[in-house]
Amino acid sequence: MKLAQLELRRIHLELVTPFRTSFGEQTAREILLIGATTDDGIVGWGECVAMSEPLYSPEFVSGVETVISEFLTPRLTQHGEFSAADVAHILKPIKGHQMAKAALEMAALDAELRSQEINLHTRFGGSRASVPSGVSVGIFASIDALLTAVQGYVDDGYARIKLKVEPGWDIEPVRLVRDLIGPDMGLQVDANTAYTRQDIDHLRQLDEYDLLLIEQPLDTDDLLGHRDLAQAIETPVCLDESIESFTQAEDAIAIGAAEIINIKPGRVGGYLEAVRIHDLCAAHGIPVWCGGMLETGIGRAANCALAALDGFVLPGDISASRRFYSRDIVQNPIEVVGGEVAVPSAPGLGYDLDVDFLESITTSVHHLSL
Ligand code: OSB
Ligand code: MG
Repeated sequence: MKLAQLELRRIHLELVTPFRTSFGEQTAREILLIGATTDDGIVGWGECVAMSEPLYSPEFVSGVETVISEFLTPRLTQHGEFSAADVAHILKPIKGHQMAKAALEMAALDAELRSQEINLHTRFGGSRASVPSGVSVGIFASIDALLTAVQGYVDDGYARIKLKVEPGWDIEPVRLVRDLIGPDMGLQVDANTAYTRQDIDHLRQLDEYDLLLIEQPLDTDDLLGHRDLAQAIETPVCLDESIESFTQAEDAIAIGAAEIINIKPGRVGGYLEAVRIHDLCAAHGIPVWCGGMLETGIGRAANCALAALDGFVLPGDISASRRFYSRDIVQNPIEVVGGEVAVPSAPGLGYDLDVDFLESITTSVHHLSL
């Protein structure tokens, strides 16, 4: 494949309801999209999962735009012809910037698959035509507001509930949500690094509520802390922020710090690295699930193809488009039916852009020639 042009397009989407996590509250999502046009005129899109501020990980939207235009794109240009599978290798000399790299690889992958008239699900070889859908529920100002929101998601048919937690908003919300949804529905929590090694005894109280897992309780770089916690509590410890590559996944598994892994393609540098981590985890008997970053229909479509692989044994954060957005930038937004989301099957990542709406929410466009 030879790329002729890249388009860096920033969009602004309001959230239907504020989303509060231990690292902050969001009321809107600013997203960088990358359009890649081949010299045959085929266009593929990548969605960068970086957020506006470096609160979840070090990357952020304007930084990503800079690193792509100043450092990553010139490397692709120098290389000339390449396939999507070469992108990670070509960009490897640039340190870090996993989300920026992932978005470029994703755009190249979409363009390549569209030119081959193949869909991502087929390329990955997943056996399932639909995947179970979990929903991520933010921190609320009151327990009543939380329970009302959770009841709404139960009524929507979600296959499992994930509660965002932080010190002061953990044991009690979990107890009451468990009471509300009953003993059989999947329930898990995500702390986004809000606890420390001193909180092990506190977190052991969660063992009573039969959680599927506790996600990223400790700092991103605290692998030994996660290992100690995993040994001290029954609730399985799952890593999100800590896993940015195949090697980090290997290390975390080897020392017992990751009993489960949340795979986010953007966080690990791309969908192809995500598949490799999936294979690694499957070989070690480590369950995985597909995380989410409030993606639009572009990113969610690709996440479905990934989550269709056999090792994804837990429901992913692949909620319906309308969980976060009143209108999506695709014409085939993700919908939850009977707790499941259908894996798209059209060529490329499988979405169909809503060009008019996309234009209306675009805040800037920059073109780069290759
Ligand atoms: O930690 O999984 C997380 C959203 C933004 C940043 C980090 C996380 C999340 C979610 C959202 O939990 C899940 C979703 O996209 O549905
Ligand atoms: Mg998380």
